[in-house]
Amino acid sequence: MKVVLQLNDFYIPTLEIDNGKIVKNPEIPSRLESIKNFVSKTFETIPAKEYPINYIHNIHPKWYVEHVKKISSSTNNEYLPEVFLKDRILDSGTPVTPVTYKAALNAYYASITGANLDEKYVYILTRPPGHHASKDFAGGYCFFNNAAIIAKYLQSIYQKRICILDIDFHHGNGTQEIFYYDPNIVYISIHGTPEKFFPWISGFREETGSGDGKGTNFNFPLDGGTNWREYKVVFEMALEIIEKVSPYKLIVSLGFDTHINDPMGHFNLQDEDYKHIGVMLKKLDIPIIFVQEGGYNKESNKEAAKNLFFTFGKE
Ligand code: OKP
Ligand code: ZN
Repeated sequence: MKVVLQLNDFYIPTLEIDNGKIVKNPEIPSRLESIKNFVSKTFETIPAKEYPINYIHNIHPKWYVEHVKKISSSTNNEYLPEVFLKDRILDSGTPVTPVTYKAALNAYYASITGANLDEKYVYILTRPPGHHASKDFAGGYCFFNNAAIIAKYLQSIYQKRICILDIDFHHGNGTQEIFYYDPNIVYISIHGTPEKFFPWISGFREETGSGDGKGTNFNFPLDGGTNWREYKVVFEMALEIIEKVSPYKLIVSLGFDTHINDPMGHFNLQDEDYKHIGVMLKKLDIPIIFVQEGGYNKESNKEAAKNLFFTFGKE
């Protein structure tokens, strides 16, 4: 496995409004530092390479990319959305700082760098995350949808089916929306039920895709407190779907906020459970690109990553 590393250490949002209260924004570089230390010791790491901007536009229209750039460059500290529909930001957890655009662009570079590696298993360790960003809306700390950009990039080059498995605690509403009508990019997500958890508006079981994409979107909402025994049943169902689709590549939207000690997620997965997740994914024998999404506890992030990637050590 090779690791593309781009943590954008200069990008440190500070604010979030949670239930009417200003709280600390947890999407900060230090959350992933322990993973960085671990992967640097264990795998070959590669810096992100710059690419032309055009592959972003397969997902996000030009005006939206320019819009993110413009909010970034016109704030001198931290901008909280005023009118969500006008600012094209879903929620108050997504402030924009003067370097938001630069960081999101670097995450895009990391994504294409990873997509271009000739390696069976690739891990893109980057931030800000992407799965809550839809084609023309930011949200949930996400501006550009890294996983979607990779999926579309590969699909347009190879003309083959791609699967995205989203195992962040939160439903990837952005990724789902982007590919809802697309039969060639299959989205599967296991997450905390939107009846109780962010992003509230999507991630329900009934959302199965539309038009040509009918039957290519799979949601597995689970209750808070889900442990490995319960999670495993659903994880196996997700793997069965992937086997049936038999994609050219699997993209894993990887959040470690499913860990019992994560402050944002509400599942009860433990360190060793991630070892099973890794082994089961490897057993698919399909090339995988892991791309980092959430995970907000340094200690559990490190343990989860160590366990999950244990089995990818020799390749
Ligand atoms: C991003 B990722 C709770 C505030 C929720 C947004 C959470 C975004 C999670 N009231 N803030 O999927 O880990
Ligand atoms: Zn999450």
